[in-house]
Amino acid sequence: MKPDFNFEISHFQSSNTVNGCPSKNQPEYAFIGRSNVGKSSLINSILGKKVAFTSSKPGKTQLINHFEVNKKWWLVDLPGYGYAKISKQKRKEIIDRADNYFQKRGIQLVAVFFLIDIRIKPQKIDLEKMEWLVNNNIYFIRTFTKCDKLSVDKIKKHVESYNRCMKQKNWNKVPETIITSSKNKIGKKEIVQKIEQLNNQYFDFLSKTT
Ligand SMILES: Nc1nc2c(ncn2[C@@H]2O[C@H](COP(=O)(O)OP(=O)(O)OP(=O)(O)O)[C@@H](O)[C@H]2O)c(=O)[nH]1
Ligand SMILES: [Mg+2]
Repeated sequence: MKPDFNFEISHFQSSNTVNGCPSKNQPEYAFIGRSNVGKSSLINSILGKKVAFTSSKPGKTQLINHFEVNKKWWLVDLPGYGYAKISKQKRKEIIDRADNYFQKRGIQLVAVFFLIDIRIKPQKIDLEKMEWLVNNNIYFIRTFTKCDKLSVDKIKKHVESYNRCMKQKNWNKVPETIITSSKNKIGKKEIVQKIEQLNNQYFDFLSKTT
């Protein structure tokens, strides 16, 4: 079925802590990855509106930002990790904020889009974070970004070599993957379809348990 791209932002909320996040029990989808990987840009590309702040300088997003879509579900823009040009204490505060969000948010956090810049070879910090998500039972989709920067052939080769690296590191199954570019809207349809499918499962589950 063709996805519906008609999105209205019905509410926006910026939170300092996980306890301050919206409490409507609606499904949400978080975007994480290293600073500057393109989280905020991908959210804007999916929604077809400039709602999340983007910057060519890493470290732009520092809080937990919730965008309510069509009064029904949410996209969550989080601070990136691996950003070096802030004090150690500030960096720890930001990382703790995001980690706390993942560990305490509960079932309404339906899925995570884990962003990786397609041009960069596998980084220890990314591999460790993906492992951390698995160990915390958080479902994620590996999402390569900035794919407009490479040819189709190079994208294919990069993904294959990333997969080989993960297998060498004892991943017995490579994660579900989406190739994206915010610049030319590659992958937008796949992401929206995935969200629609997961929304249906979430509301189906809720209707059976409440
Ligand atoms: N060519 C290209 N550039 C992109 C794409 N997505 C993001 N960018 C650029 O990458 C830079 C960072 O984008 P952001 O969306 O702010 O990145 P972020 O992950 O939200 O960064 P932080 O909030 O600092 O963690 C900006 O200069 C964007 O224009 C893309 O798909 N293609
Ligand atoms: Mg951002």
